[in-house]
Amino acid sequence: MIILYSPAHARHAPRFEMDAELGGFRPSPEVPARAEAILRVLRERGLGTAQTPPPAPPPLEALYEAHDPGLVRFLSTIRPIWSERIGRDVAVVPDVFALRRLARRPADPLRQAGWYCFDPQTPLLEGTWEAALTAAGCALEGAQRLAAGERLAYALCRPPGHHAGRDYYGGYCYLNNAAIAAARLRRLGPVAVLDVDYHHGNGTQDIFYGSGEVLYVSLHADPDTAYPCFSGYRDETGEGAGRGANLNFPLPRDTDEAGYLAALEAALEGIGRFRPECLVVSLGVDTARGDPIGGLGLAPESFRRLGARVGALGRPTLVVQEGGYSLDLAGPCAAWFLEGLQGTLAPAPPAT
Ligand code: Q9C
Ligand code: ZN
Repeated sequence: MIILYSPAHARHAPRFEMDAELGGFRPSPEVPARAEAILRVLRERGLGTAQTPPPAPPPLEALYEAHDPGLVRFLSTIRPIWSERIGRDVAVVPDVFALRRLARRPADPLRQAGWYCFDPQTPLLEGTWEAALTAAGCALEGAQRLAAGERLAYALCRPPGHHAGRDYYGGYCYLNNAAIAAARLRRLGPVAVLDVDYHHGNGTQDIFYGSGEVLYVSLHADPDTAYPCFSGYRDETGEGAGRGANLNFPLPRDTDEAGYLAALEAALEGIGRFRPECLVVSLGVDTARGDPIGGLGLAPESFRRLGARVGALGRPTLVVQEGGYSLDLAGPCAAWFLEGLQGTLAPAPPAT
């Protein structure tokens, strides 16, 4: 299996985040060590090899299928302006948010943070744009691999992407890697995005909400009590041409493996009915029991059974890494998932 990975992810290394629920100002869980831990386990288990040279940052045009040019301009230009006027070591974090009728985008780029960003846990640092753009490049390269005939590719994206919407960012996400790849794959035919991250992928839902060509299906902790709180409910089913092409499966906090697999069956049934040409999996492993910010009742080996069920769909599949914050669990969970997926999607030839 080919792994799309770039060491450029480490240019984005947030140190702190503001999370009142988890005790206020505290160390950020979305750190470079996450990607390194996952890569190490995949290598140890002989699951794949990282492409050399690593994927490059794509041209900005590749982003506009999923994102508003104003968001891309803000993300790609704010740092030098902020560094000069505020300070190089100060993270771009909004101190005021544009909600509902607060609907005038300010001209001053410094004040646009609260226009584009929806939470105080997603700092924009000196190396953030380079890392985010290269992560999108990893996902895009995975999409090209599928377009070229490969059955399976894994984009080890960091920072993650599924909370970034058409014209907003947040939830540790700046560019929506999976959506950018899905937009590329749409040229081949209908695409399904299956999102198994603990959190609802509000950004991916937003980007494809009016599209009948990309089906978005998500299993996640009930937004009544879990981030991102303002989307992910069952009655969000798409609009216009996208009516019926958005399926949310909110899960109770105490969901165990059996409960999870039952919901996954229903999700896969919806995907089967859509008859996609190919599949993008937003693989968050923050559903593992013991994850520091998520955690359902899934053990590392549960992910092998999840992967095997998804592989049985039999469609060319791009797996894009999203969340997963335990440095001990994220690698094994991702490895089990990919192993299960590989087993049913491209079964090993029988021994002779
Ligand atoms: N008090 C991903 O897994 N913090 N993003 C939640 C709740 C943000 C998670 C705060 C969590 C974002 C890709
Ligand atoms: Zn998550």
